[in-house]
Amino acid sequence: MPPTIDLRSDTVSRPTPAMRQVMAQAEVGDDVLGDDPTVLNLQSHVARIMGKPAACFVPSGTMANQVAIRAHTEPGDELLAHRDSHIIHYETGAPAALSGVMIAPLDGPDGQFDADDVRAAVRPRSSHFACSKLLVVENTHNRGGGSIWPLDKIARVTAVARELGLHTHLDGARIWNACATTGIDPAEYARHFDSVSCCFSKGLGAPAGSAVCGNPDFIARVHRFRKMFGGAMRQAGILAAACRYALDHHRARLTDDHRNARALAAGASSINGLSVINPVESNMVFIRIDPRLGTAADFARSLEAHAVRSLPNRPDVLRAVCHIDVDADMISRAIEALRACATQAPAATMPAAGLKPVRS
Ligand code: TLP
Repeated sequence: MPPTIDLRSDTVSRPTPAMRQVMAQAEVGDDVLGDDPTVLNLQSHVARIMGKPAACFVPSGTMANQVAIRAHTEPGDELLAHRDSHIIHYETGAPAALSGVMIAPLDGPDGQFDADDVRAAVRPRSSHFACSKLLVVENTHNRGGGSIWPLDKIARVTAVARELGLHTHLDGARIWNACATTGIDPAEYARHFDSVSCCFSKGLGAPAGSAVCGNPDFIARVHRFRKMFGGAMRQAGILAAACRYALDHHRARLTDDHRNARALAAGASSINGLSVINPVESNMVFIRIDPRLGTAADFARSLEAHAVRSLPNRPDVLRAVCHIDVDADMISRAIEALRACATQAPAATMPAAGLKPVRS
């Protein structure tokens, strides 16, 4: 059987031989004591890219968001985020557990909301209420279909947040993908926020590592909470070297992943019983499985038998993510596997009518 095509996430990508080479040669020191030169270099480099004065290197995107939330808030505060955001769905309740904050979920298509939603959700200052303290925006938005926030919408929601006294944080785990599609500079997105997190371990292909960027006082607090949450690493330069390499060499190629995602979406949409529910603005494809073909989990199991891996994202939706270890040929094979699985299932003869792509 040909090698498995792993579309579960862009997190599954493995460091390239060239990346491993720079990791092996990285100059290192004790980063908890502040003397790993490769980490220091990465931090100042990514801060510069984001147009912020300072940055802190952390092991994961989850930790990046959580130290930022903790540094912006106090227990009893409330943060505002889209109902479908990563911090609500996939960070194990950490805002409640680690920062003692409540979350006010906002609604809107594609993981996005608008300024009026922010205004309506911010609580009046009163001794009765939690203190609305922080607005979190996710770009690209994972459960929103890898959607990209328009810059003017970001400007509107963050302006209202600022006017009402809130801090603002950008979960930019995949900000690189947004930039690759729009051509907008990362700093142009980041300048609307007090802090921004970004990941090197997703589309950029590093084995681990994320960063939080912001002003020096905020980053000093981030350093404190990174230590408190157990994320301060010693000779972390080995990882930081991979992250720097990823930043320098793997940003431009993200458009390949986006092209592959569009090809996968086009292929999936042509198959009876499958429909693509997102507009495919970056590297993610969300495929709705007609219930007559079984659940998304059933379908994912059939795909595995064809050496294609995907992740059920909702009971009837599969997520497929393109990344550096997936090329155009593998996408063609993945489409054939989708076709074979849809054909094997009992509903293969149903008419295409009613199975048109829809936006979620
Ligand atoms: N997302 C993962 C899973 O947790 C769902 C994935 O496979 O997409 N912010 C966003 C928007 C993310 O998508 C993720 C990872 C993170 C933060 C957290 O990053 P890690 O996995 O490094 O903690």
